Amino acid sequence: MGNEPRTGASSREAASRRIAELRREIERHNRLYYVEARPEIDDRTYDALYKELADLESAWPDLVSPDSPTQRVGGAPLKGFAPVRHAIPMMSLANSYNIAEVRNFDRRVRELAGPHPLSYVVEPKIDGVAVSARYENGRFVLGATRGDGQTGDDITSNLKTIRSLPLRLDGVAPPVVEVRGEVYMPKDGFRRLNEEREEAGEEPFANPRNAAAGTLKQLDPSIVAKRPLSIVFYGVGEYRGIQFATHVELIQRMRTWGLPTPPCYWVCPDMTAIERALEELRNHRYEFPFEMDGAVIKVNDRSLYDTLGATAKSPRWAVAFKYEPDRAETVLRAISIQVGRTGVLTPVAELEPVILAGSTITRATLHNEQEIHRKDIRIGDRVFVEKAGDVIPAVVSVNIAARTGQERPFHMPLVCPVCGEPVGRREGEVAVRCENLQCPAQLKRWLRHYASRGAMDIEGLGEAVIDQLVDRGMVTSPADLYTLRAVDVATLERLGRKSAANLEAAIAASRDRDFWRVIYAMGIRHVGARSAQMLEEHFSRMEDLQRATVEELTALPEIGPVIATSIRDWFDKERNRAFLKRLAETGVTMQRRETSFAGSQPLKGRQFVLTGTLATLTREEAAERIRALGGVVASAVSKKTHYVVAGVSPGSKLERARNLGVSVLDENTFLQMIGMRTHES
Ligand code: 3BD
Repeated sequence: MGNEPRTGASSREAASRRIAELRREIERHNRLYYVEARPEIDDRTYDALYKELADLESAWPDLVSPDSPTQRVGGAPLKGFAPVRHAIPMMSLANSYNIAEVRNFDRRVRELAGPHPLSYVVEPKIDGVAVSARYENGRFVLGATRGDGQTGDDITSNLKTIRSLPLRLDGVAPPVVEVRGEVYMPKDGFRRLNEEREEAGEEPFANPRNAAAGTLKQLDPSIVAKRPLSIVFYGVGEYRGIQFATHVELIQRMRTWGLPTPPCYWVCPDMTAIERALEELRNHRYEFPFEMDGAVIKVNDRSLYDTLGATAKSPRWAVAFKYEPDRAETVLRAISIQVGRTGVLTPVAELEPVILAGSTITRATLHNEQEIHRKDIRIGDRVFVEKAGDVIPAVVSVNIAARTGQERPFHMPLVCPVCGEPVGRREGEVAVRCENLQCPAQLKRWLRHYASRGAMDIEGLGEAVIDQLVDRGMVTSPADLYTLRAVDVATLERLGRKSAANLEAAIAASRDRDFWRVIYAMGIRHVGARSAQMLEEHFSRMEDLQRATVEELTALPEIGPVIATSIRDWFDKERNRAFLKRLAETGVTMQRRETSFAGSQPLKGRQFVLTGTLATLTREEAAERIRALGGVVASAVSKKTHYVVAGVSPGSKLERARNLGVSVLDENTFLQMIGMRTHES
């Protein structure tokens, strides 16, 4: 279709018809997949439809419209969000924490409503971020945060990336309708995102709500598009040309438009029914894909809303009911220290087993030392543990009355329990950290990151292998990987000769990875793949990056003071510089590839000196190979020499290389470097 002439009116019309059809079809499948969770087609078929649409739109650019599914991730990063004044303010919601408060709410409602018969709707309360979405003639035109309720931020581009948000309403749409709802991050997506962040050395989000809020604050919609956000609508702001008699009718109507609505609700004529609904909802509390922190009870009959009115902040026709977290009492047997993947020492409560929220728990978080002292938690205490939402159980308080006097206060260790190095505290942080990158706990994490697909992509270097390499002291930094030999690797458990050889080859192959991957793999806090690419663009060599000041770094697009300082701090550590020096010596890329041609010239700018006899190649063959790969062969060792290749019975050149600190390559390593290594060893 893309090959058709672009001038003929009829083909344009045909394209226009097909485009409209494809958009409807794609949005229908989006809805089936993201809203109703019952897809009708597989991913490939979906991709084919999408591609057909994208091709047609690029052939007919004037037919592109902002509500096309291809435009979900459109537009450049913003400088800031424009303010949006809500036509109808977004109100707050009064909270209640026990059933007596709900009874008071019911009594007040009935007093104000008079003899009018009443029903309520009970729906789950989603722990997300309140937003408003405006549709005009069925098209999504404006998205806004709640802000202070009067004025929010224009987050249209960010909301468009959310696949469960329809860009066009189905069926008969009114001229204007503004729907209100909650953007949330599903629990499984949240877990995945945090794992990725930790791998990238970024701070994980504390909970799904913070993750959703943090994501919506992103100025670059392409970042938002990569985050697993979803949305549910439960209310309206401005609307024209339509009426809803009840809240249920509103929800049903939103559903027919293809908008995602609460997964369940109960219509309740009285308090008894409300109590039953609250109980039932509580029983299913952990089964929702989102974090649910309670229920919202709303008067169903919308004609009463005016009569009931509002207080200064919230309507009198609705109330939130917050579930208290599940709680249990048990004995704190001990406090152990966990060294996290970022080096943070976390005290962990070792508990006498107890059932909490349906499962037996033996451990709970104590957050940090300050919290332990603030709550006066002592080892041996009877403590209360709580589990709120989907989070890890936490020790919240002590049963002081049960104290015997035998309880012992807790003190944070002064050294890391894993590596024994003194621990420290960063400015402005409560967390105690082990800063030793060679600490086994952190080293394992670093190696996993180093080998990960997004970084150096070393196949076969998985968690089990890394654990053994570190525990046996075979690897103390990623630089050690390059001197590992298959014979040694083959001694690891569950690793045969063949996989050991494959691993050695995979490690050797990682020497030629792009420069940005090396930067990313270095594991500098806050430096993700994207920042690494930015850094490669501006610094062609590691030496240049190493010398960059915070000011120079901050001047780069997308590098803020946090990333810049983190980079500077990393290079300022002697340990890191020593690591880099070793990494360079093993032949790992330390500069940008200058041209695409340079891809076949990995030794460009490297001076070699050959000494001794090689088993595989004559000296001439070796020299030829070096030159073919862009390297230079010199006859004498000088300060300009990068590598001395030492064969059998090397001469005085080897000694001179050692004196000058020039890297010496054995035959194996050299053969790997020139891509000729065989795996017989
Ligand atoms: C939910 C107001 C009313 C339309 C006002 C009755 C306060 C956050 O699942 N209904 C829900 C949920 C939130 C709601 C209303 N129904 N307001 C509702 C809500 N099912 N979370 N909220 N909000 C939304 C808020 N947000 C930030 C700061 C202050 N208040």
